[in-house]
Amino acid sequence: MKFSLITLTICCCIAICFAAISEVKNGGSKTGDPKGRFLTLPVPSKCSNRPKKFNYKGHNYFYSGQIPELANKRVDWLEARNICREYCMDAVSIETQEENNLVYKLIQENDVPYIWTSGRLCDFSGCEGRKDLLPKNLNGWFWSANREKIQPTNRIPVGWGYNPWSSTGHKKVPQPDNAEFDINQTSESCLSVLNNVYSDGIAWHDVACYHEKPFICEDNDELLNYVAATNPGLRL
Ligand SMILES: [Ca+2]
Repeated sequence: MKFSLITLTICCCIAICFAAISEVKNGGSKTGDPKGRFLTLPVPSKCSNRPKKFNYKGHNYFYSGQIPELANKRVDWLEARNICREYCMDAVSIETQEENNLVYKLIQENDVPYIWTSGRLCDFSGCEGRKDLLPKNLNGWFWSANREKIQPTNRIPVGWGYNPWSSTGHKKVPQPDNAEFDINQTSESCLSVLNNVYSDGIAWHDVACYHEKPFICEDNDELLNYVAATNPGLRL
């Protein structure tokens, strides 16, 4: 009896241990990244000297094309987030029409063809069984920088005067249309703002995450608070 209890305890410990290891290993897949990359930690000196091209509601922003060391960078979605995160920022999250208009203005003024945002479809490990995210193309989108849900894609968001999702795209249907899946079985799981690529003005599109694009970074409160707490006296 005593022996089997000890055996059971050991077995449980091993099982918990393996679960913990696999959770760490799966960290990459929790970002939805097929290459299993992780999110990058902030670099305090970069946070302190981060580019501040404009400010909205206490957050600083910059477009990668405005920064000499990033001016020619075209990167996939996770890499865009990770570059921003080194600066205590993340790829931009666009919760309000006012913020969207600022992003559009920046795209227009700098003649930017497209940018990555932090918008992501919840279609990876951990998203299964979430009835509130269905149907996925309408309710499955969120801002990964702050984990805030994006309002249903098929109607004008509450508080907005227009729907930021394009009414057209590769398949000539409203976005998100997951068009690339029909071509090469790659899901369009990331949110890009495109500048008139489909003669549709500046508008939101679902795009496959591997495409390489410039990006807009926005201050991230979590990362700024973390770096402030662990680096007393650092100017942020
Ligand atoms: Ca699309």
